[in-house]
Amino acid sequence: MTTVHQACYEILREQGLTTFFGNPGSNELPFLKDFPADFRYILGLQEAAVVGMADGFAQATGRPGFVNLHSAAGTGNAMGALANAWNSHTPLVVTAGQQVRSMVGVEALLANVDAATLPRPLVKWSCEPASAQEVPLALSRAIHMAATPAAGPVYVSVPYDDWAKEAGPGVEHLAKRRVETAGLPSPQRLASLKESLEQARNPLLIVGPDVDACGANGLAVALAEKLSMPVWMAPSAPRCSFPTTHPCFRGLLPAGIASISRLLEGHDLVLVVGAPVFRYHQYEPGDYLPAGTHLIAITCDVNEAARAPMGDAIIADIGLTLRALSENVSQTLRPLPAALRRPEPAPEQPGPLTPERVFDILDEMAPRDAIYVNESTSTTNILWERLRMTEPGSYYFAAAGGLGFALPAAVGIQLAKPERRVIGVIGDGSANYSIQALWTAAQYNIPTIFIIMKNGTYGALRWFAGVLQVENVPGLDVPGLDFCALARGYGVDALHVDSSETLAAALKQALAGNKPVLIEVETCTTR
Ligand code: TZD
Ligand code: CA
Repeated sequence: MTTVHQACYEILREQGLTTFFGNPGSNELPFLKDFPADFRYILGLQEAAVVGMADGFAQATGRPGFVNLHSAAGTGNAMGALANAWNSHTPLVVTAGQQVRSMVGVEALLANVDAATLPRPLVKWSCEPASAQEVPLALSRAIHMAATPAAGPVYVSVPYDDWAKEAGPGVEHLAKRRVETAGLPSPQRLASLKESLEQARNPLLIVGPDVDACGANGLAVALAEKLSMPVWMAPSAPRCSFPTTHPCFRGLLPAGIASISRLLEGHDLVLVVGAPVFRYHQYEPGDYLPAGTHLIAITCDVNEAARAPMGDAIIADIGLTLRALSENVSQTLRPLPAALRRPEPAPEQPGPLTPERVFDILDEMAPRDAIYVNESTSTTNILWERLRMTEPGSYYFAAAGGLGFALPAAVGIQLAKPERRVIGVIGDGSANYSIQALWTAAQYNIPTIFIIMKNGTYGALRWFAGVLQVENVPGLDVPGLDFCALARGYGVDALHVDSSETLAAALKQALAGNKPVLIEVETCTTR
């Protein structure tokens, strides 16, 4: 007889989900029993860290990640991380153990009451199968739901007495199924898009995270060069989809309605690819678009397309559409935009390091293909100005703005990309939300470098308090934290630095080694 357990492991194996990120409980033990040798289990000590690591891993591999959580409590701890995964279109198959079927109704300890509702609305699909026989189908469906565009997290709750039951007839069809999408706009629509782009007097390109997610950065470059378009990164960028050293690159768009509109002035056509229109943040009322500007968005996400407050949208495969456009659009006679001037090297100052100085040193010393995972909120603009990022997959940031992403994601991304060095740049506030991922980095020898920007405060909130003109707000400082002690407590080597020389020396040492290192840097607040 084939058990539900055997059938599900066969599905996971054939579909390539052999790395589990989890934190187990009694409900999950029957699922994890006789763990096969061709699978690996990455233990995280708290569910925010578990999902953060899986999110980074799945984004960096471009394949569905697999998560196993403990019932309602484990799922609850993971919800903030699910908000980020939902917004970044991360394909994640999240499973949770349920009490035995016959004890859910009496609400025995660790029953997940109304399990399928719990993770909504932060999942694409959620279910607790109606019978043990339906568990393999639910898992198979979850994998394909998570992976197809727009990708996203899904959730399956499984009562723990299901695993030993006999799988239903026909279960053998599931493991090898392939589900594909084919999403090029029609030839007519492509032709009209090509014509609009060619006839525009001053077109502009805005690229978003899904360009990087499908590795189409080079196609965006080709299209920008054909039309000599200035290129902006969509606001609140969770990834870097265009080489920041390219002459067409203009930088990271601000996240206010009026500021964006001002920057788009004079452009008759704005093409947005792979981003919501737009992920605004601070409220800055104004017109969404300047007069005379037409906007067309190409997105893989029907929600993004439908909810945009302006412009037209085409729901299509980003990579295929960019390829078709970049190959078919004719070369313009307009010259390429002049490259932005690189900022002047930040001057040396007494006292704590300026963030500018930290990024200059990082940019000089890190390998050119380093991967940056940023959660140093008040220094994000400085990072974008000073770090040269040229390779696809070089930058990650929490897509919903939920803190606790970067530290574990940096561990998951490093696990996915052993050939590149991952550097987390993390604020002394942000580092606390899922710091337990340090333990995973140490135990599995995942050589992420964690740079903690220690300015003693929630810098971004101080800036925001200024924007909102609110004074005397409590709870904005975080003194008295010792990240070197925390890191060592979790088994990670740590170095404290307070000058350019000590930072450079620490980075040199960390980069030369092949193990995780945390560098705590004394920094001053920006502006
Ligand atoms: N909690 C969670 C889960 N997500 C959030 N975004 C916040 C709280 C609010 N928040 C921000 O949006 S930025 C920020 C907080 C607390 C300050 C982060 O401080 P930091 O970085 O030390 O990491 P800076 O550079 O000092 O701002
Ligand atoms: Ca801080």
